[in-house]
Amino acid sequence: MRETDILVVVDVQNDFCPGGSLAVPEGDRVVPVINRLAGQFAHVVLTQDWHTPGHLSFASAHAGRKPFETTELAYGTQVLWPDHCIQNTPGAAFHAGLDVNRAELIVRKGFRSGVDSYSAFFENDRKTPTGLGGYLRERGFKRAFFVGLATDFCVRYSAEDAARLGFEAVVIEDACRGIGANGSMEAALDSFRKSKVRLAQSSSVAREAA
Ligand code: VGL
Ligand code: ZN
Repeated sequence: MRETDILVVVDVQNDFCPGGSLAVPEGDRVVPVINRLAGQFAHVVLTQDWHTPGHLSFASAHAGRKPFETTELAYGTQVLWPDHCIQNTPGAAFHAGLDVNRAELIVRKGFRSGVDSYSAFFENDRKTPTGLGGYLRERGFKRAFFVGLATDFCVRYSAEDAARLGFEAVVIEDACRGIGANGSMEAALDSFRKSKVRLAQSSSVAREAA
Protein backbone atom coordinates (compact mmCIF):
# COMPACT_ATOMS: atom_id res chain seq x y z
CA MET A 1 0.00 0.00 0.00
CA ARG A 2 1.00 3.64 -0.23
CA GLU A 3 2.91 5.41 2.51
CA THR A 4 -0.14 7.68 2.88
CA ASP A 5 -2.53 4.76 3.50
CA ILE A 6 -3.53 3.61 6.97
CA LEU A 7 -5.52 0.63 8.24
CA VAL A 8 -7.98 1.52 11.02
CA VAL A 9 -8.98 -1.57 13.01
CA VAL A 10 -12.25 -0.83 14.81
CA ASP A 11 -13.22 -2.43 18.14
CA VAL A 12 -12.03 -6.03 17.68
CA GLN A 13 -12.72 -6.71 21.36
CA ASN A 14 -13.96 -9.74 23.27
CA ASP A 15 -17.39 -8.33 24.07
CA PHE A 16 -18.11 -7.98 20.33
CA CYS A 17 -17.04 -11.56 19.60
CA PRO A 18 -19.05 -14.77 20.17
CA GLY A 19 -19.36 -15.30 23.94
CA GLY A 20 -19.15 -11.56 24.60
CA SER A 21 -21.93 -9.43 26.04
CA LEU A 22 -22.66 -7.62 22.75
CA ALA A 23 -21.58 -10.40 20.45
CA VAL A 24 -21.61 -9.61 16.75
CA PRO A 25 -22.51 -12.72 14.73
CA GLU A 26 -19.22 -14.19 13.42
CA GLY A 27 -17.35 -11.26 14.97
CA ASP A 28 -14.24 -13.35 15.54
CA ARG A 29 -14.08 -14.30 11.85
CA VAL A 30 -12.61 -10.90 11.02
CA VAL A 31 -9.44 -11.63 13.01
CA PRO A 32 -7.46 -13.70 10.46
CA VAL A 33 -8.58 -11.42 7.63
CA ILE A 34 -7.42 -8.34 9.53
CA ASN A 35 -4.11 -9.93 10.53
CA ARG A 36 -3.42 -10.70 6.88
CA LEU A 37 -4.38 -7.17 5.80
CA ALA A 38 -2.27 -5.59 8.56
CA GLY A 39 0.81 -7.15 6.98
CA GLN A 40 0.07 -5.25 3.76
CA PHE A 41 -0.11 -1.83 5.37
CA ALA A 42 2.83 0.27 6.52
CA HIS A 43 0.64 1.90 9.15
CA VAL A 44 -2.05 0.53 11.46
CA VAL A 45 -4.13 2.11 14.24
CA LEU A 46 -6.65 0.42 16.54
CA THR A 47 -9.77 1.70 18.24
CA GLN A 48 -11.04 0.37 21.55
CA ASP A 49 -14.54 0.88 22.93
CA TRP A 50 -13.81 1.86 26.54
CA HIS A 51 -16.87 2.56 28.68
CA THR A 52 -17.25 3.58 32.29
CA PRO A 53 -19.31 1.25 34.51
CA GLY A 54 -22.96 2.35 34.32
CA HIS A 55 -22.38 4.18 31.03
CA LEU A 56 -25.43 6.10 29.78
CA SER A 57 -25.53 4.00 26.57
CA PHE A 58 -26.23 0.88 28.64
CA ALA A 59 -29.87 -0.23 28.98
CA SER A 60 -29.03 -1.08 32.60
CA ALA A 61 -28.60 2.66 33.29
CA HIS A 62 -32.25 3.32 32.35
CA ALA A 63 -34.91 1.89 34.67
CA GLY A 64 -37.30 -0.46 32.89
CA ARG A 65 -35.48 -0.30 29.53
CA LYS A 66 -34.15 -3.27 27.61
CA PRO A 67 -31.13 -3.68 25.32
CA PHE A 68 -31.69 -2.66 21.68
CA GLU A 69 -34.53 -0.27 22.55
CA THR A 70 -33.82 3.37 21.76
CA THR A 71 -34.10 6.46 23.91
CA GLU A 72 -33.75 10.20 23.40
CA LEU A 73 -30.68 11.73 25.03
CA ALA A 74 -29.47 15.34 24.96
CA TYR A 75 -27.51 14.69 21.75
CA GLY A 76 -30.16 12.66 19.94
CA THR A 77 -31.48 9.13 19.61
CA GLN A 78 -29.40 6.49 21.35
CA VAL A 79 -29.66 2.72 21.03
CA LEU A 80 -29.48 1.15 24.49
CA TRP A 81 -26.87 -1.59 24.63
CA PRO A 82 -26.14 -4.47 26.95
CA ASP A 83 -23.29 -3.57 29.30
CA HIS A 84 -20.11 -4.01 27.23
CA CYS A 85 -16.45 -3.02 26.97
CA ILE A 86 -16.19 -1.71 30.51
CA GLN A 87 -12.74 -0.28 31.19
CA ASN A 88 -10.19 -2.82 32.41
CA THR A 89 -12.48 -5.83 32.07
CA PRO A 90 -11.71 -8.91 29.93
CA GLY A 91 -14.62 -7.97 27.64
CA ALA A 92 -12.87 -4.72 26.74
CA ALA A 93 -9.61 -6.47 25.83
CA PHE A 94 -8.70 -7.02 22.20
CA HIS A 95 -9.44 -10.49 20.81
CA ALA A 96 -6.47 -12.63 21.82
CA GLY A 97 -5.80 -13.59 18.20
CA LEU A 98 -5.61 -10.03 16.91
CA ASP A 99 -2.09 -9.03 15.92
CA VAL A 100 -1.79 -5.73 17.76
CA ASN A 101 1.97 -5.40 17.68
CA ARG A 102 2.15 -3.23 14.60
CA ALA A 103 -0.42 -0.73 15.84
CA GLU A 104 1.07 2.76 16.08
CA LEU A 105 -1.83 4.21 18.07
CA ILE A 106 -4.78 2.94 20.10
CA VAL A 107 -7.72 5.35 20.18
CA ARG A 108 -10.06 4.78 23.10
CA LYS A 109 -13.62 6.07 22.85
CA GLY A 110 -16.85 6.07 24.84
CA PHE A 111 -15.04 6.90 28.09
CA ARG A 112 -17.28 9.86 28.94
CA SER A 113 -20.08 8.39 31.06
CA GLY A 114 -22.82 10.56 29.55
CA VAL A 115 -22.11 10.30 25.82
CA ASP A 116 -21.63 7.33 23.51
CA SER A 117 -19.00 7.28 20.79
CA TYR A 118 -19.45 5.14 17.71
CA SER A 119 -17.08 7.03 15.46
CA ALA A 120 -13.33 6.90 15.93
CA PHE A 121 -13.34 10.63 15.13
CA PHE A 122 -16.27 12.19 17.03
CA GLU A 123 -18.46 11.41 20.01
CA ASN A 124 -22.16 10.80 19.30
CA ASP A 125 -22.83 14.49 19.88
CA ARG A 126 -21.08 14.68 16.44
CA LYS A 127 -18.97 17.60 17.71
CA THR A 128 -16.49 16.45 20.35
CA PRO A 129 -13.38 15.17 18.54
CA THR A 130 -11.32 12.19 19.67
CA GLY A 131 -8.18 13.63 18.08
CA LEU A 132 -7.82 10.94 15.43
CA GLY A 133 -8.63 13.36 12.61
CA GLY A 134 -5.78 15.66 13.65
CA TYR A 135 -3.45 12.69 14.11
CA LEU A 136 -4.10 11.36 10.61
CA ARG A 137 -3.82 14.81 9.05
CA GLU A 138 -0.66 15.72 10.93
CA ARG A 139 0.97 12.46 9.87
CA GLY A 140 0.04 13.06 6.25
CA PHE A 141 -2.33 10.14 5.68
CA LYS A 142 -4.68 10.54 2.74
CA ARG A 143 -6.55 7.26 2.61
CA ALA A 144 -8.02 5.27 5.51
CA PHE A 145 -9.19 1.65 5.20
CA PHE A 146 -11.68 0.51 7.85
CA VAL A 147 -12.08 -3.02 9.18
CA GLY A 148 -13.54 -4.57 12.34
CA LEU A 149 -16.75 -4.38 14.37
CA ALA A 150 -19.43 -3.49 13.91
CA THR A 151 -20.11 -2.65 10.26
CA ASP A 152 -23.39 -0.90 11.04
CA PHE A 153 -22.21 1.18 14.01
CA CYS A 154 -18.59 1.97 14.79
CA VAL A 155 -17.18 1.06 11.36
CA ARG A 156 -19.97 2.96 9.63
CA TYR A 157 -19.66 6.19 11.61
CA SER A 158 -15.87 6.09 11.54
CA ALA A 159 -15.69 5.69 7.77
CA GLU A 160 -18.32 8.35 7.14
CA ASP A 161 -16.57 10.83 9.42
CA ALA A 162 -13.25 10.12 7.67
CA ALA A 163 -14.87 10.95 4.33
CA ARG A 164 -16.46 14.07 5.83
CA LEU A 165 -13.04 15.19 7.09
CA GLY A 166 -11.62 14.90 3.58
CA PHE A 167 -9.86 11.53 3.73
CA GLU A 168 -10.51 8.86 1.15
CA ALA A 169 -12.48 6.26 3.10
CA VAL A 170 -12.71 2.58 2.19
CA VAL A 171 -14.56 -0.13 4.14
CA ILE A 172 -13.17 -3.61 3.55
CA GLU A 173 -16.43 -5.54 3.71
CA ASP A 174 -15.20 -9.07 4.36
CA ALA A 175 -13.02 -7.80 7.22
CA CYS A 176 -16.11 -6.46 9.04
CA ARG A 177 -19.23 -7.95 10.60
CA GLY A 178 -22.46 -6.18 11.64
CA ILE A 179 -24.81 -6.23 14.64
CA GLY A 180 -28.04 -5.88 12.65
CA ALA A 181 -30.38 -4.03 15.04
CA ASN A 182 -33.65 -2.73 13.56
CA GLY A 183 -32.46 -2.50 9.97
CA SER A 184 -29.07 -1.00 10.85
CA MET A 185 -27.20 -3.12 8.31
CA GLU A 186 -29.39 -1.96 5.42
CA ALA A 187 -29.14 1.62 6.69
CA ALA A 188 -25.35 1.39 6.78
CA LEU A 189 -25.01 0.03 3.25
CA ASP A 190 -27.43 2.65 1.97
CA SER A 191 -25.54 5.37 3.78
CA PHE A 192 -22.14 4.21 2.45
CA ARG A 193 -23.60 4.48 -1.03
CA LYS A 194 -24.76 8.05 -0.41
CA SER A 195 -21.66 9.26 1.39
CA LYS A 196 -18.29 8.99 -0.24
CA VAL A 197 -17.37 5.72 1.45
CA ARG A 198 -16.18 3.06 -0.93
CA LEU A 199 -16.63 -0.67 -0.31
CA ALA A 200 -13.87 -3.13 -1.18
CA GLN A 201 -12.94 -6.77 -0.60
CA SER A 202 -9.74 -7.80 1.17
CA SER A 203 -8.64 -9.84 -1.85
CA SER A 204 -8.56 -6.74 -4.05
CA VAL A 205 -6.99 -4.31 -1.60
CA ALA A 206 -3.39 -5.39 -2.13
CA ARG A 207 -3.82 -5.04 -5.86
CA GLU A 208 -5.11 -1.48 -5.40
CA ALA A 209 -1.85 -0.49 -3.81
CA ALA A 210 0.01 1.41 -6.49
C1 VGL B 1 -20.28 -0.54 19.01
C2 VGL B 1 -22.40 -0.47 19.83
C3 VGL B 1 -21.96 0.04 21.02
C4 VGL B 1 -19.38 -0.89 17.87
C5 VGL B 1 -19.80 -0.04 20.19
O1 VGL B 1 -18.17 -1.10 18.09
O2 VGL B 1 -19.88 -0.95 16.72
N1 VGL B 1 -21.58 -0.75 18.83
N2 VGL B 1 -20.64 0.23 21.20
ZN1 ZN C 1 -19.94 0.77 23.07
